Amino acid sequence: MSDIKAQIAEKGTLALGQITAAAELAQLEQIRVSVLGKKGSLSEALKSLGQVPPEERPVLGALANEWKSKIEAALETKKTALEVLAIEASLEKTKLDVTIPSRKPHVGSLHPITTTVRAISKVLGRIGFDVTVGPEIETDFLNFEAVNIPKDHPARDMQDTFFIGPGVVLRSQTSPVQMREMRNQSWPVRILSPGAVYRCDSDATHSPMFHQIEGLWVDRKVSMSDLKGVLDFFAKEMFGTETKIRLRPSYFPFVEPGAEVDVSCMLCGGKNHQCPICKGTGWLEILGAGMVHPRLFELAGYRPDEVTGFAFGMGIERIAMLLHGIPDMRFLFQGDLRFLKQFGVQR
Ligand code: 2U9
Repeated sequence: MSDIKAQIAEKGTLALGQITAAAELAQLEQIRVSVLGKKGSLSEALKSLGQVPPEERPVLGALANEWKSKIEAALETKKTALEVLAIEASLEKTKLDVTIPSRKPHVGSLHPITTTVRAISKVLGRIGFDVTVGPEIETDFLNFEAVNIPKDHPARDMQDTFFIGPGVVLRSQTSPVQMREMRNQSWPVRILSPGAVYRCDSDATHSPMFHQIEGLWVDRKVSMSDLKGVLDFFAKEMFGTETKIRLRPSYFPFVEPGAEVDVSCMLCGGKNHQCPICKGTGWLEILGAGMVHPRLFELAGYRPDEVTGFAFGMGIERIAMLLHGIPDMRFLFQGDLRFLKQFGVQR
């Protein structure tokens, strides 16, 4: 009996020594299998209990179990210690500096078309214009008929307009928004309608989708001099207090009389014969305008003998290009971050 006792104690002591000496987790597993596994040294010693007299077996069995528990506890303690060491070693290797400032997240910015629409709306908002929007898919009637563009007008040509169904078009201007507004509410009206418009045209200076903003002021006794006052205020606020405007007679079906409106060149003020933006003329065409055609009032349900009004329209791309010195309209639609990032973070 004392023989087996000694054997168990010897194997147990040996295992504890090995556990203390182990330097890696894999070694611990090897020790566990070689001592406690099916064919392990302690298990073998227990098997030999069959050869001792039955009255001695309980004492030896208890002794073996005691060693088994001791070894299991030692394995667990050592395993935890080795795991802590491994974590410490990896932290030492990576040298994480938690005080380093984090990487800055990418922050987007507003597109120059958006900031230009907002800038125009803000200036004209100060003299009472409200922003109204409407659908980009529009009826042929509101896009053309209701703004005095007759059936045989060239603007209705397949080359110019995107027809998307019988009597349905992608709006080619934002005038139908103003027309909807007039048909829905009584005068006075003082609105701006910014938005995307579509024309079947694509080259270096034309995009099939571009943006317009139109203004409409309808009330009793609104005159051409009111129009000039509003446009003069707008030009000075947008391009600088030195800016002048001039009107040249022109034709648009929805206004009579109509005019094309130029602003004095904000780059050279007319002083540079080789100015790259005004080409030495001193003037830049920025918008069209005029007194609302009486026919439109009839179609809106207003009485032309009761009210008058003026309207104007401009291309947003043109204004954005002038404000930022953008040389090519296509930059505005290519989504190139190198271009877009120049406009900073504006919200
Ligand atoms: C209603 C009545 C009249 C809006 C107007 C223009 C003149 C004009 C062009 C500028 C450059 C379009 O983007 S562009 O090609 N627009 O010249 N627009 S008057 O007149 C209206 C609008 C709505 C009810």
